[in-house]
This record gives sequence, C-alpha cells and structure tokens, in this order.
Amino acid sequence: MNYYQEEMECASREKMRELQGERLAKTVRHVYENVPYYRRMMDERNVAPGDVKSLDDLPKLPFLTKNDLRDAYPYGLLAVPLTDAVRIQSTSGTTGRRVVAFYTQGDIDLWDECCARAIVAAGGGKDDVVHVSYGYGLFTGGPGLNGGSHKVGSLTLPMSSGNTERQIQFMCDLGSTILCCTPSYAAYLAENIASQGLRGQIKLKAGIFGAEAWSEEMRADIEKSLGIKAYDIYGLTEITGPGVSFECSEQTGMHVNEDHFIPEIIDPETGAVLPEGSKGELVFTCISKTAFPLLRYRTRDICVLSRKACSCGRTLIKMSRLMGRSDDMLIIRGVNVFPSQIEAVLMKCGLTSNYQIIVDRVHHTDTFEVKVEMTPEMFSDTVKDISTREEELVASMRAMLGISPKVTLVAPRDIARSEGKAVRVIDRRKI
Ligand code: DLL
Repeated sequence: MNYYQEEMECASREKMRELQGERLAKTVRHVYENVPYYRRMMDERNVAPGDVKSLDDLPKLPFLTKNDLRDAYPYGLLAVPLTDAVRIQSTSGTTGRRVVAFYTQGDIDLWDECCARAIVAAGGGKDDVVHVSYGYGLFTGGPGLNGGSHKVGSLTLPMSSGNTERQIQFMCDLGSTILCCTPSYAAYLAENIASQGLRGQIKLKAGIFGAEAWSEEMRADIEKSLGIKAYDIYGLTEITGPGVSFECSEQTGMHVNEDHFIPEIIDPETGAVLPEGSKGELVFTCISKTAFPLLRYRTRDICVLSRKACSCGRTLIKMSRLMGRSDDMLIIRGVNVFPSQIEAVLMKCGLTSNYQIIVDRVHHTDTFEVKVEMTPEMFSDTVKDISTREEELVASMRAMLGISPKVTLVAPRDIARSEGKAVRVIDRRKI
C-alpha cells in the first residue's frame, strides 16, 4: 500500500516513539556539537545533550522562532561543514530577511521520500504522468514534488508555474494524470480548461495541492471542475518543504511524516504544550536531517492533531487542514477574523475562491471589505439583483464572524490571478 514508510516497521505507537526518541537524542547531540546557537540556548537552560534521551524530554528544549532564523541568516544554524551542503532553498517571505534552508544530499533524499509518500497516497505510481506546476527555483514546491515523483518512478513534467496555455497543452498532449500546484492555480487552470472546451481531453485523476490555505468547499469545486480527487499537502521551507505531511484516500487531514518530524501543538500565547485534539500552533522538531535540523520550530500555523485510526491503514498522526496562522489572523474592530472563515462563507454561498479581503483604517476606525467575483451564472442572472446578493453575503458573514464587512461583487475574472500563492489579504493599516 504505502511503500515509502519506515512506519511499516513502526506500526505500533511504542515502536514509533522509540524511533523518534533515538533520532531526537542523536539530533540534539549533533546540533549541540555543531551549532553554537543551540549550545548557548541549552547551556543557558542547563540542559546537557545527554538529558534528552526520549520523546518525554522534548519539552526541555527551547522553542525556535522565525525571528531566531532571521537573526541567524545566512549560516548561523547550519549544522554541517559548508562542503557537505549541496543545496539551498528559501522562503517566499516578502517582509524582512528571507530564511535560507540548507540540505545535504541525504537531506534531499529524505525530502524526496516524504514527497514520494504524498504521491503514492494520492494513488500515484510508475504509470503516472506527474505534472508539477509549483514554482521551481528557491521555492520548495517544484523541487520537492519533482524529487518525490522521480522516486516513485512516475514520468515527471517539470512545468514550473506560469504560461497557462502551455500547461494545458502539455496536459492534453502528454496525458498528465496527477497535477501538483497551489489550489488557487488549480482553480485557475480549471477555469481555462473549461473555457477552452478541453475538459474532455485531459486525463487528470488526482491533484496534490498545498502551500496556501484552502477550504473543503474549494476542494469540492476543484474536484468537480477537473473530475479528480484533490489531496492536501503541507510543508514549510524551514522544516524541509512540501511533504512534511500529506493526505491519503480518506481526505480528512494530513498524515505527518513523524519518523522525520515530531509535531506538537502549543498555546500560541503561553507556549504551553496542549493535549491531542486541541487547536493551537503547530511546532516541529526535525529528527533525521543533518544540515538544517530545527528543534521545536514554531510554525505559526494553527491546526489540530489527531491519532484517530485512519481507514487507509497508516498509523502516522494526522494534522487537520490549517485553520489559519497565528500571524495571519486579522483583528478588525477588535474581532479576530481568519481569511479561512471568510472563504468558507463565500464557498457555502456558491461563490468562487477568487476573493480579496481589504482592510484599512479611516478616522481611527477599521474598514473591512470583501471583494468577490460572481460566477458566470450569477453574472448573467437578471432575476436576482447584485445588491440583494451582496446583502445576503453580509448577513452570512455577520453570522460567522460577528462583524459585517462591506461586500462587493465584481465581474468574473476581475480579481488578478496568481500562478503561485494567491494574495488574499490587503491590510493597508500596516502601511
Ligand atoms: O509553501 C511549501 C509547500 C510547497 C507546501 C508546496 C505544500 C506544497 P513556504 O513557502 O515556506 O513553503 O510556506 C510555508 O505555507 O507555514 C503555511 O502557512 C502555508 N502552507 C503550506 N502548505 C499549506 C497547506 C511551502 N496545505 C507556509 N494549507 C506554511 C495551508 C499551507 N497552508
């Protein structure tokens, strides 16, 4: 079923805990000996490498934040001699210093393995044509899925992002069966395929979509328009890239590759570790990488972890779909608003995921607007007028959020499309 799982030998929780403990102890020794930053942090807390022997000792280690990574830019957290590192990747961050992650060949091999697991879980194999439309280059999306696809033995189309016409042509000509890209780009490709009348010519069966937040409703939309099963995939550059976790046939959250990354959920305010099933900030500890193994890295992503048995047979812990980011949460007139909540309302009301949230401050008061594209059917419907539809949306948003945005319906294709991660929030208050 899942060829790429060390977990096969670790089917019991006890065995997995043992493996994680061993790898954790080894990684802690490795970073203590090779990274002055970690040595200093551990010495300050009187934690010796020998004090971390099992999973239970994890809380003895301090958290690491994105700011720590920025301060250490570029080489401060590199844990191997530069001669052993063979690759860098970098975050897509637009503010502050970028974060640079390093890989040895061994680190790349295990990253490929993680992405291979994701492709296999989406039904991929040697007979598949894997169409990778994530960006290549510094962004981890393209290289990650590319490596995974090679490992599975699928035919890999390294399309990268952009040039939508060529994407669709190759998809038709080469018979792509698995599409890998951001969900917003998948929706855009679907729109174009439909408008060119090419739906009958594509052979896609599955999609592996991640790198940005998306909702169940958006999944249903993409699945319907492309005639595929759409699987979520999660990851971040700091930890390795895509493939930290991946969805299986059950499509109810993503299995974490916990033989390589230990997940924890903490209270973002207090840092307290929360019990399984609690909603909080996701923290990861890398236990098998050597060049850039981060310990207790705070992702700022909000989700829930669960060990409920999965129908696919995998015993790897599952993380829910992301419920937002601790730093993505907007506070509008004192109310906490997550873009994912807005998206859920829009999709429930039959709209598309082509929307933008615009927040500003006028005379010390926050203004809050949601601009969303009408579907072509709504656009041509003369029975219900636009202002009635807008009012209905305002009422649904008020019910969900507790505050009312101004809702503006715009014509189909009015909102600029993105080939990578979509820009959904424009917060002018920070400018
Ligand atoms: O986005 C890695 C990636 C590439 C993941 C391709 C999946 C597919 P970064 O650019 O470092 O890396 O951004 C990481 O993106 O902390 C999340 O906030 C967000 N993110 C990633 N996957 C998902 C997902 C890549 N499936 C940041 N759902 C993370 C929601 C996601 N958000």
